[in-house]
Amino acid sequence: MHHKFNVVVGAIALAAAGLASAQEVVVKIGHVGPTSGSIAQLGKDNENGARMAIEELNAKGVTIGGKKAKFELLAEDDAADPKQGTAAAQKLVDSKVNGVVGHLNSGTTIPASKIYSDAGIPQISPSATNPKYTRQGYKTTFRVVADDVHLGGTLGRYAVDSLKGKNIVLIDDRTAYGQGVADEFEKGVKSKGGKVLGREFTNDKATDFTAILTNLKAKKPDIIFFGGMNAVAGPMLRQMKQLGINAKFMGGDGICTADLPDLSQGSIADNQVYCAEAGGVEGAQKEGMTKFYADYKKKFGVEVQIYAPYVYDAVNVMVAAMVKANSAEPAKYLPVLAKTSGYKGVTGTISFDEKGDIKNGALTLYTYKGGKREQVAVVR
Ligand code: ABU
Repeated sequence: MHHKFNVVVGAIALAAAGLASAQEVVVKIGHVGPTSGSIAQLGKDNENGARMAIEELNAKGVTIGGKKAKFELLAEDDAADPKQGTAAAQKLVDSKVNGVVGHLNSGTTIPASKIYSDAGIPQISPSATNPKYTRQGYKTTFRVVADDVHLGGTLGRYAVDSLKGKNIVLIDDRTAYGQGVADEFEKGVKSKGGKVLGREFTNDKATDFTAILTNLKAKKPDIIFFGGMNAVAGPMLRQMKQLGINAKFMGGDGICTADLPDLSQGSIADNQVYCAEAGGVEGAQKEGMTKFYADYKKKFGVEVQIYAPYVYDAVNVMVAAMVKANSAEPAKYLPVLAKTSGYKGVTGTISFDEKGDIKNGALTLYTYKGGKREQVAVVR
């Protein structure tokens, strides 16, 4: 009786201190995204994806190395700022996280990846698409979406082949993502014999594009490609309308969100905007994604913006590797994670190549009609 009492008191004390009992292992998953600033809606969308995965894992019950796992989410805000990104990464390393899902932006993910690599902590980005992220020679970097070589290149070829663009111009926001995806788009255009007649620059906090749009209007563009995020693209589309520029507007995954029509204050004409999500599902796999969207809406009361399902899958892929390795210790499960092959997630099948990139990643092309995002095609 006395012994039992001590066990119960001990378990309560451990739980209160946030420590694991001998039968339990606490697994800390870090998540970083911009939950403040102009793209906070996207950061919160990503963080919600991580929260959903972790709550489900805890509810379902997962055993790692014979012990019941208790997953904890350590969520950090990097405000899409590279310096805050590295500070958040160091904080997570100091907290001894077992793995990190994030960051959202290429501009934060790339500098943070050195910190995780130095600490030997696996990192899976669910949304940073700049190719450099997985090409630095680090063993700890993984990505569950296609990169900008695929994304920008496909959109560039689509602009010439399908949209028949003749007078194509570019704008980018000078971030690692915006500049990189615009460069890849330009290569795609040129590979199809198309020409880029002009390029202007802005930044990821700008709100007035009158000067650069007026310069580009003089080129009589039929397509404007914007390398940047939705929070900038929305006002840019509104100002295009005010200036009487009727060109099609293209962009990568950063603009391809459910709320772009709202951000443009209703300035988007039907079939004017074309963009691509750096992932996608077809056929029978659509069922899982559709269910995720519905479950997410039920849980959080808002629509998925774009990358929540990829974050959800990234957490689950990481945990699957821990289960298979019988350990949540980074050094033990990292080699198993690197060999991930044929994992069936809500975003499709995930296998990593030798760089940590998703093999055979898909893209989903979208347009907008009646203020709603509408799928055009899934391409590989
Ligand atoms: N891939 C678009 C948004 C995130 C980024 O790569 O910066």
